[in-house]
Amino acid sequence: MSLDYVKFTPGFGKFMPKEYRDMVEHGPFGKKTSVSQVGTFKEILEEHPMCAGCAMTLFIRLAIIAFPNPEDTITVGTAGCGRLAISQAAIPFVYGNYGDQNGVASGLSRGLRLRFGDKPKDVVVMAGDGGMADIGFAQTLHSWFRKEKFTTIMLDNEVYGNTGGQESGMTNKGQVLKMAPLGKKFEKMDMLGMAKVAGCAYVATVVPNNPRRVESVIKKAVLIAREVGPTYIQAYTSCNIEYAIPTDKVMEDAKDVENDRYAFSEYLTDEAKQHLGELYGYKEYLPKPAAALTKG
Ligand SMILES: Cc1ncc(C[n+]2csc(CCOP(=O)(O)OP(=O)(O)O)c2C)c(N)n1
Ligand code: SF4
Repeated sequence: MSLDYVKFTPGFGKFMPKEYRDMVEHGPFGKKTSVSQVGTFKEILEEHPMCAGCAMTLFIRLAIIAFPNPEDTITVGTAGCGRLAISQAAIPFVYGNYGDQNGVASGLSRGLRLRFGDKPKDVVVMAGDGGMADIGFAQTLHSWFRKEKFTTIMLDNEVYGNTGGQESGMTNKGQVLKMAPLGKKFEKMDMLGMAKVAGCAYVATVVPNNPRRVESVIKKAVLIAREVGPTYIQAYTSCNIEYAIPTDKVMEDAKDVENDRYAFSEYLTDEAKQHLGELYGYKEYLPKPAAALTKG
């Protein structure tokens, strides 16, 4: 998993499958690719077995395009719909038991730092709201309290999609689902608030119908996690099956939900801002030059 790995052993190129050659020759490894260039390079994630029109799949696709160093990134996931797509990507994917993902990522991220020292190896967790806020809740929070340096992305479809529609802690109060016929009795969990309290250096909410914004939050989250501390992105990734959203209305729903209760938000600690400004050239986070003195 590095640029040394994503190339052919001399003389073997012509024997490799076409897909593999295409990935080596036209993939994003070692280049700076962007969501605005989709269609001009071979994507790391091209095939998946998820439902047609699933917004989670679109989000995962955009997120993977946005990884700053895909050739040096490992994704970690768990049971749930998202892993069906993430595991098809041409970068390593580690699959933990249901809810274990932030524990697995902690060990992995520490191990990679010991093994590779200063060479960045980015670890990104992507898991559903059930796997993260319910079953994996303790491991998620403790990884943040321990200040583990990796990115956690919640694929928040506000339901257990993969198992047919149970409520999760992230389902909204009153929501009726196939396996919550009386409606949910308590509020959606405030994972954003908990992420801040637990010490995440970057916390953002995003919906997938704005690809550039998705790209921007993923890049910042990964770069901050590299050296500063844990980062958390909560993405609204609707389940069109369990919420009966017609396929042609999936993006409209994302926009409505964004306007209603999933507005874009971004929180950075001062250390994270300084880090992005000084190390990665984000001018907006550099201290503003003192205003020129004007003569009275
Ligand atoms: C220990 C364990 N318990 C239960 C399951 C069954 N299971 C698989 S996916 C899933 C729900 C996934 O819901 P969520 O994490 O919200 O992800 P989504 O499928 O909605 O993306 C459950 C309960 C399991 N695989 N392992
Ligand atoms: S069940 Fe829902 S979240 Fe899962 S793949 Fe289908 S639409 Fe997507």
